[in-house]
Amino acid sequence: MQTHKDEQTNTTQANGKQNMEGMKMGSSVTKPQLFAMTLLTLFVLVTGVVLGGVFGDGTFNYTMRARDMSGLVMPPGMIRGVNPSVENMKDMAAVDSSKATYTAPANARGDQPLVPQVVNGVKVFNLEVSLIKWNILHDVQVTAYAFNRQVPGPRIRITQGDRVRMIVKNDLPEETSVHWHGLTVPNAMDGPAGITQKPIAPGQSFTYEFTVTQWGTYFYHSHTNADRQEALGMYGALLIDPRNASQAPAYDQEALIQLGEWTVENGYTFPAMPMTGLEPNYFTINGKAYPATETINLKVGQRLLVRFMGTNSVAIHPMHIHGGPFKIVATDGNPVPSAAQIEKDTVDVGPGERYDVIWPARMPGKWLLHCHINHHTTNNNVEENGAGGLTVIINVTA
Ligand SMILES: [Cu+2]
Repeated sequence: MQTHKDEQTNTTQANGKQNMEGMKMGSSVTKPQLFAMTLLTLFVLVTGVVLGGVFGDGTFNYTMRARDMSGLVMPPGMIRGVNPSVENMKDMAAVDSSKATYTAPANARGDQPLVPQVVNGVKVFNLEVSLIKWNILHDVQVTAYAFNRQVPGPRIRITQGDRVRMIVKNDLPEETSVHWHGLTVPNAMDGPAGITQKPIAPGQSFTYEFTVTQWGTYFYHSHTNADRQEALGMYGALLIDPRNASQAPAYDQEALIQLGEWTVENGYTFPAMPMTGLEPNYFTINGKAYPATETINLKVGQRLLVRFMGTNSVAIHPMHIHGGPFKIVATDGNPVPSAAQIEKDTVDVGPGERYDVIWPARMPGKWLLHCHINHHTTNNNVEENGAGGLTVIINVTA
């Protein structure tokens, strides 16, 4: 002990001497002491994190694997370092498929025309939102939030100047509301829950009514927890023809390309989000991933009007068509003057955006329409029949 004490004293003295000689150092800690303190600090930190993860309440849970959190199933690999609230977790949790009230046939198609009833000159559309099981591929089923039991929701086609009434019935196990994306409507008809209206409670209905002044490619979607509800399929096309038909671009056939992203893990459907654990692994056009997407059939010389629609919520998709360029004739529903109609073969379609393009069928063959983020043309990283996800074949015959 004496020796040890002497050593300490000596060291301290030596240290003091050093400090006297070099005041700029400003420290009386020896390297061995610093090393010991660093080791101790690291030990305490690592022990805290490990014990917290094993015995804690999730505060330090870095290994969450689709496990129950207050009855919610959370995405695998998700890192939440801060005490998450149940509200925070709910938004990201897997859809409870036991609450689905309908299973669509595996080959069912979304975007089916919705025929209105005309009441005193008003076009009345009935939309019903519910939880359904929906096949995005023959062997991949998701649990979706769907309008009228289809993904995307039914196609609403109206004419500029129409008075419309949209009756939305909520059969979801949670609140919702609907927004008419891009339309100029009275504020109270705009849809953001908690801002312009009370959310529509489960079992309740809300009626939206307005006169349509614009024309072009629009869509409708959820505006209550939209990051969850729209990502899970709550969107549909709203196509408005001009009052004066000659204003519309000339075309022989039209194709809607409504983009979707899905996160399917361990048999659970999670809302696709740009965050750890929720990045999508399946991608759909009109509710289906290639090879389940619908082939477009054309003859040489015909013009195809493609309406690209950013109904998705995660990525900007560079949409590309093989077999020559297309002309952009409208953006976000607004016609592009002919002098400004640039030709491109790839157009970035961001969430919320629409691009109407005219693609002429120049030569016979199978021409691809696909996203050029190549991962988006796979199904859970795998190609099937030469592609996957955001791919459609345009089959041109002589
Ligand atoms: Cu993409």
